[in-house]
Amino acid sequence: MNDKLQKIADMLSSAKDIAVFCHTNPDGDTIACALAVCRALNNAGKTAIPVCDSPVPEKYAFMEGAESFTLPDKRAHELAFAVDSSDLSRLGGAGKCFLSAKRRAAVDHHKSHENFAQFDYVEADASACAEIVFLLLDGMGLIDDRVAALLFAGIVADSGCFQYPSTTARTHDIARRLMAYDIDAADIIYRVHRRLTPNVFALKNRVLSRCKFYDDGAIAVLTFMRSDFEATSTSPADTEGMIASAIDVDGVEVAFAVSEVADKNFKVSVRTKERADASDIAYAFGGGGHSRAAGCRMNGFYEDVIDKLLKAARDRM
Ligand SMILES: [Mn+2]
Repeated sequence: MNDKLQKIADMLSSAKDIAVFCHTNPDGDTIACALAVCRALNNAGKTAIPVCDSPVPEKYAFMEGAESFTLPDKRAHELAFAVDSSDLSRLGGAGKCFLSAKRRAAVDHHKSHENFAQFDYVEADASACAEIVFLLLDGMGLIDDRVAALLFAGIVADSGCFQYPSTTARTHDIARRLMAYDIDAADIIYRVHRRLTPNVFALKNRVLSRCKFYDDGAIAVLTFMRSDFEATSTSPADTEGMIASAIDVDGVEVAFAVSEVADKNFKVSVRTKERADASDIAYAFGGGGHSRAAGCRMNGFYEDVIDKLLKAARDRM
């Protein structure tokens, strides 16, 4: 553990009442990090609670302790610790609670991290925040089988199961060390990346069959209208991962997944191969992300949104 991370370890060691904060609309990485830290600190005899302003998606309910998440309260905690959150707004409604704590720390792996805690530790080249939390808890000697299973889930979630370019030799090395504990790695991978409910399967089937290709197949557009969610009893949160089926097609350089979340309001996911930068496209519409995966929100008529996205993609290829 380096000196900066040791400082975080010291802050955790000297506190007895700790609240661990996830970002709003939590993903597998932030949930796993918060639960791993809480379990490790509980094992060390401390009070540590995971806090999130939104519910844990059903797909992550398998993670040990997922039922223990609490909404932000009015109590000023001794130490507030944010995981996987690039700025205060990412904590959503939990931001106030975070700021009210006597001491505040954060660990994160977003390039865009704004130092919003008193002490921030960022490794932008970590594939998952769970990699950093592993170094922290391993250095503190607090990893047990259950903590290991959580951290493995976090890494598997954010690295796309070791497929994204963010995956490094260290990612694999940490995964190897976690697999030395008594964890069911194959089951964790299945639950994070493959498992589907029949409803989500129906949504995927419906939407993939309508995928539109433009520019000789260089651009693919998946569209999820509210009628699709209604017909399959699903929601925009269930579209996660489906865009991979479009960007993986030979010849496709840019893929969009456009989800109607409200009247004239769309959530857009962008994936690219080598010829275009996804964050560059998303940034043009006020969004952001990484070079191969990014997202933004857009308002307007569906046809206009598609026209703007196609133009943005063409301009950058
Ligand atoms: Mn993350």
